[in-house]
Amino acid sequence: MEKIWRIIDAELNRVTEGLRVLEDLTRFVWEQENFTIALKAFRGKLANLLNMFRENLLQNRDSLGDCGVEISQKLQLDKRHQLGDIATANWKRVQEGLRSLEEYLKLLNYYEHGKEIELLRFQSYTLEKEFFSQIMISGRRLFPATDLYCLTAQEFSLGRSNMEVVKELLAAQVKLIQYREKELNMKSKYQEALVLREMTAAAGATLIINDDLHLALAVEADGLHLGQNDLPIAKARELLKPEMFLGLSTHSPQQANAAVEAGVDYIGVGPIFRTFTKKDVCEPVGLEYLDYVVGRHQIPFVAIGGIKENNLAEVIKRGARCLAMVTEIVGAVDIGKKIASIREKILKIKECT
Ligand code: 3NM
Repeated sequence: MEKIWRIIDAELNRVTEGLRVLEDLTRFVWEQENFTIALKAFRGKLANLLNMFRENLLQNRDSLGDCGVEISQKLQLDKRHQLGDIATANWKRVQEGLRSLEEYLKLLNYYEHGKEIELLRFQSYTLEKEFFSQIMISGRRLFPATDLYCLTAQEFSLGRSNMEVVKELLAAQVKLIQYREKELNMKSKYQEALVLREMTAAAGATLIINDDLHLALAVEADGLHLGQNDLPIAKARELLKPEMFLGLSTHSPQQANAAVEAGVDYIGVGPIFRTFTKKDVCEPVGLEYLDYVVGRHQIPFVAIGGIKENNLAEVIKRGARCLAMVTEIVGAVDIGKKIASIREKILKIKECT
């Protein structure tokens, strides 16, 4: 029976550590006080319940003799790209650990303790559900606060591939990139997006996929950007992973209001100026619509459409913090130089306003 106490010891540690990882996420990253308190209380309940066994557990601990350590060190299943993956994995860890505790405590004739653990496991399912839906609703997944949102478009990239362009964007410290490719079939897009996922993840940049929810999920992108005639926001939200960003192109005050109401993470505001890059886009909405969004909404937004180095001043002066550009950047002979020059202009304008 000593061996069984080893299980209890290991599983108690597993559950407690999983709870701690979740607590750190809610406390330091998502800053959700209510969940931080709830997770701490949950840990406390578990510790109280098993406190009487503490001595017994320590006596039977044999971490060095645990064959699982070597197996775990060799596996790479614990490689994770996103915070949400960490959350999902640790909720699983907590629940699996609780199940194991429950079974073995019952076997050890601590039936009542086993039943209490069972109760905790059921509570953890509810807490997990609330955890993800709260974090979704409260929009605490911080949409990157950055100056440039660069979109790919092979057609305008002077013969360079999307991968080559993104390599230059990342070298120039662009942290927010949308994969937008209208000319390729699904298989080619998947292959490209997969490479871009690796590249952006390694550079700590956010990757958003345009239009295609399946593609966004398939390559584990950070988010999806939709247009007004794409999948409805509620449906997209339901199908995306909870931690994924959802953005929507808007072209009028009504669309901006509806997007905020629907709970997207950010909106595109445009086209500010005339653009020939997007085929089915409406007439320019001008700076007035930008003024409306700046004055009315707190939601993160990116100004888009016909924005160039030589006309960005007005857009920045009116309060845009993030500029989305396609041709001005992917069509530049020297992308790094172009970005440096744009950034210099943005900084100068900000200093003067
Ligand atoms: N969306 P460029 S305008 C992809 O208004 C896109 O929603 C727009 O390309 C919108 O920077 C646009 O080359 C194209 O003008 C922007």
